[in-house]
Amino acid sequence: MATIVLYEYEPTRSLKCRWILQEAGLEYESKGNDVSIIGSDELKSVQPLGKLPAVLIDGEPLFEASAIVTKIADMVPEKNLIAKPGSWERALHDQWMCFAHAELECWAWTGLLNSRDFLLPEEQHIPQAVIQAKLMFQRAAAALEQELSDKEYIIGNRFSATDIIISYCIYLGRFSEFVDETTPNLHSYLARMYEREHCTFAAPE
Ligand SMILES: N[C@@H](CCC(=O)N[C@@H](CS)C(=O)NCC(=O)O)C(=O)O
Repeated sequence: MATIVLYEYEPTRSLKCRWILQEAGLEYESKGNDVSIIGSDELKSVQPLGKLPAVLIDGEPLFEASAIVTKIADMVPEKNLIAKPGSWERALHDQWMCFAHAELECWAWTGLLNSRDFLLPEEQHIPQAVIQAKLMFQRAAAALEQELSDKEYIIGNRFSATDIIISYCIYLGRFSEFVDETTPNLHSYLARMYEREHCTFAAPE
């Protein structure tokens, strides 16, 4: 069995990695789980920017949350958490993973960076960037809303690692206040994710 070390801190993208590890039923050692791990020399030896999350799998470093989610899902083929490499469904995983990062997550993050003091000091905020990021996020969210109009999961009518990656964007978009009442399918999709035993996202009260 592989040894897995997860560098994490709860309110970060490491939530995606903890979730897939729990779905996979794999044991892992949690490192950090404190804000001080960010930017530390130890973390920089695994993640070049000193950002979270990162993992060591049998001592080999791997970073980028969605790459970690994909790798962990591949480690347990019997759990059917991701399609086989080379299959058409796997191409769809790659498609939605890229869409999540390029069309959704970056805009939700830009919104937060330019409006929340805990990420960047107020004097570095660019308020206009929030308006633009919201427009871009909502354009992609509308496409996802349409995609989810007749299905419960993003690929193959079953839960997969891709749902962790996609639903995280909606989760983050809620914190940026970019997800509104115009996307009811996104709300019900996220609610379905909250119901999963291993979901790490904090459901709204
Ligand atoms: N693209 C990276 C982004 C990682 C990232 O920005 N992590 C944040 C926490 S969610 C962080 O550690 N930020 C610290 C910093 O910007 O120095 C991923 O998806 O893993």
